[in-house]
Amino acid sequence: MKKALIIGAAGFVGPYLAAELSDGQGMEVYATKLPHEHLDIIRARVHDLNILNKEEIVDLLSRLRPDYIFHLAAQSSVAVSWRNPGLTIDINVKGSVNMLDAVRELDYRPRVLLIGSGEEYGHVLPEEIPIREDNYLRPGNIYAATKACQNMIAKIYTDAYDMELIMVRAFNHIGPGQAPRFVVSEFCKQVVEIEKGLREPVIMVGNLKAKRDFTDVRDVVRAYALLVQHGSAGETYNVGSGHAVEIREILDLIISKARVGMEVKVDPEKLRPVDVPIIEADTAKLKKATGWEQKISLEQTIQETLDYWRTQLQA
Ligand code: A2R
Repeated sequence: MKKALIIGAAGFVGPYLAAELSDGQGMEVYATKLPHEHLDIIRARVHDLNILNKEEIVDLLSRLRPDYIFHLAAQSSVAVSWRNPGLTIDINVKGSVNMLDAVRELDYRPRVLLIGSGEEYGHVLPEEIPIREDNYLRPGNIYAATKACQNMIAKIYTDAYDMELIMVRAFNHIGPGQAPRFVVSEFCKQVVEIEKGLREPVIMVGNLKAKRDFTDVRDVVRAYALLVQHGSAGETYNVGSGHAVEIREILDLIISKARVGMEVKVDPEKLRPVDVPIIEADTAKLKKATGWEQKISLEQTIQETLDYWRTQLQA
């Protein structure tokens, strides 16, 4: 049985990935969290790990000897990256290098998947849509720059040290359990608050014209599981649906599923000055390498995210 280690599993993606690796792929799953975090996944054995401490990583890897490593640990908030660029660089660049150096010290070569972001492409031009992996990178925030840096360093390590590193650029992923700082989860939470009488029947929104590429997190983690096994070392793969949808359309879908009526109001605070009008992934490379196809519709994800908030919020 293959052993998989998920580093940084206490976030949104980690528990879904653990479920896919154990139930979907039949692997033995290990996961790490920060000491202060809570992580209860029945399908994985959980260890404490801070990636800022390389010796901790060396120690864990030499004890577990995983076949596959998924590097999810990150400071993943764009807003925090503006407020605290130093910390973001420490975790997303220095932490990743600690992990890569720890892998280098092993006497065998595990396959490692490093998770980056569609944000790395930044200010894409209309003629560059859908975005291919070899597109020019114009990161527009500190988080995006650190992920682009992680990607470049991983490519250099692959070539210089003959490592089995595979890189991903994940586009917007959504689903039940996502923090409400992300648009779909936030809209669903607001709708349920209105349903339960916790707020006035007014949903506050930002730029509804932007088009983004949304994929259910369960489809995303299936792509990760396939890529770690079938991706080529040193290559980067977009993970997304390949279809951009206007935020307005998402909002309409969510409101159509609401149990009460509501008014839509634009909150100027939510309008970002540098919004890129359309972001859409070209997923041909992912599909060719793995045969991956999207299975979960936008409608299903939205329904389940609404139902998630209905269980979380008390009237
Ligand atoms: O920042 P926290 O306290 O939420 O902890 C995050 C954790 N993390 C670390 N783990 C080990 N050592 C560190 N020094 C360290 N700093 C932060 O990594 C969190 O539990 C986990 C990342 O989870 P999320 O932020 O929820 O990201 P998500 O949505 O699971 O995405 C996974 C990957 C990330 O690399 C994203 O940047 C990318 O996919 O889109």
